[in-house]
Amino acid sequence: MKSILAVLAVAAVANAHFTMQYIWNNGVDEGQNNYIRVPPNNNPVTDVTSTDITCNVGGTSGSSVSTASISAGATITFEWHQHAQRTGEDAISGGHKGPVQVYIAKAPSTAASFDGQGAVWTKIYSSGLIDPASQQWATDVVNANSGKHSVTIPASLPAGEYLLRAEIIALHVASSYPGAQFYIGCAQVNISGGGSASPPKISLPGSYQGSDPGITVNIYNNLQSYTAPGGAVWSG
Ligand SMILES: *[C@@H]1O[C@H](CO)[C@@H](O)[C@H](O)[C@H]1NC(C)=O
Ligand SMILES: [Cu+2]
Repeated sequence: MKSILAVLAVAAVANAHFTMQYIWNNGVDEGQNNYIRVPPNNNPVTDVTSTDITCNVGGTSGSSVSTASISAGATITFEWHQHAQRTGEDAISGGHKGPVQVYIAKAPSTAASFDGQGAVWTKIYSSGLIDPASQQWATDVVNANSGKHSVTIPASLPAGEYLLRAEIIALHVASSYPGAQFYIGCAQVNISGGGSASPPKISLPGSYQGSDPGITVNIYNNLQSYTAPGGAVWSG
């Protein structure tokens, strides 16, 4: 009996997982799963040394994925849901608390053929524990905004094809490693305009460690500050 209850509890948690399903380009909805390397299911990645941490399971190539044309300086919105529906349930399960981050990596040739390996990723957005007093996390804001969060593509980035990687880390079972749940969505974009900046870069996998204080953390002890993994945001 005890084991059946345990199985049911695991099944309920599994249903609460989510995926990135839409991108919006300057407020225009680009359509479900378009320009996105869609993973096989809504399970999270928990092994930070796996190539799944790059662009989710099966995400090291995008040969069947189209590449969206966007402008340097554009506002790109990412939209996440638990299932293939925009209404009727929380976009991401309310129990999933943690940071929201966005990285970008320039493809040596096409975005569709880019595996995202090596020191290629620049962090362009990070939001974590927004209000320690109320324990409000970036995920709470995403949920309140129907699964959406936005980033400005730095205007100084060189033109070309890129992978754009949004990440939500759920920390509800992160007090030991592996435990933190990485939800990752990668979109393929072709940036026009732009400049000649040469931003700092990290590796994914490579730069995250299981021992990082932003990855192995107990969030239920009135946490007063939080440092997300992957270093500082590059502001362009
Ligand atoms: C990206 O934009 C460049 C410059 O406009 C163009 O030559 C190239 O074909 C575009 N790539 C894709 C995949 O649309
Ligand atoms: Cu989940």
